[in-house]
Amino acid sequence: MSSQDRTGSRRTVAKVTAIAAAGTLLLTGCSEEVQRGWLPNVVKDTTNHTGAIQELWVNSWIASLIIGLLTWGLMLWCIIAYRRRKGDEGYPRQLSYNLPMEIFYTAVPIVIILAFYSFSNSVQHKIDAPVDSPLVIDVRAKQWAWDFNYKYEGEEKYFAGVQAHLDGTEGTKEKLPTLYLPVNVPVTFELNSRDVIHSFWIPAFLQKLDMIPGKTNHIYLTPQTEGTFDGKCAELCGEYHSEMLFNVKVVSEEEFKQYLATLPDGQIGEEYDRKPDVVNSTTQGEGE
Ligand SMILES: [Cu+2]
Repeated sequence: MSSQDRTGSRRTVAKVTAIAAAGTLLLTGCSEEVQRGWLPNVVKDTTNHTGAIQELWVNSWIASLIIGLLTWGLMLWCIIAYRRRKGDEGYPRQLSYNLPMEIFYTAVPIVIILAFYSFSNSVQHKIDAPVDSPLVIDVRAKQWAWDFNYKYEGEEKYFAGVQAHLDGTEGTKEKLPTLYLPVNVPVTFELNSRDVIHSFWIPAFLQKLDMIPGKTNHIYLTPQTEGTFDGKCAELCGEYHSEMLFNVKVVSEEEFKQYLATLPDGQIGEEYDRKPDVVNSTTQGEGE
């Protein structure tokens, strides 16, 4: 085989590989899962924030991929174009510095980071902006369940969570504490802990926030899609952390009111928090 033939067949192989790669990218690009950046089972409008978070996430991946392709391309090009050839002897020409190049590779990443920062920052500000909500839920995390105190239309109701299973057997979803939310009603979550640090996480809502003893954190959002979602503690908080789960039911406002009517009146607030000395002498730090 002449060297020309060999170059020709190599080019064909390269072309086929490139077409196959582009085809694969296009095909996988069509799937819904890829379009939402593999985010957990999310509809774009699960809450009033999920759309913006998903867009930020997916666009950041696209930008990162473009930057990655450029960088890998340049590296590959250098490796191939400046490879050692037959007859080369000794070291190639050594350069100690190249000022324009150094300014370029310092300035460009700074611009990239500032761009990422400004997009993230604007979404973060939008999400964290306090909202005067008609529904306020004081969520109290405790080893290893959840209490929900509802304040809605002048009424105060509570749900006291009991851990469904503490004997090592697998629990059932039906027995978990359930947080009810009315669709399209803005809600303020007041996140509190009764003992150690926990974290309030509803994966489908794409939001998560720590719950720290003695400090109240806030999440403001409006659920926009009815359905049942998973909730969990996202901070290792002791022996049964993995069982600290809850259900989230986003229902119509009517159904929500009916549910509230079944709950006892009042609130179970900080009077049921564990005292710091008890926390220190028994379980704090255990498993953390
Ligand atoms: Cu926890």
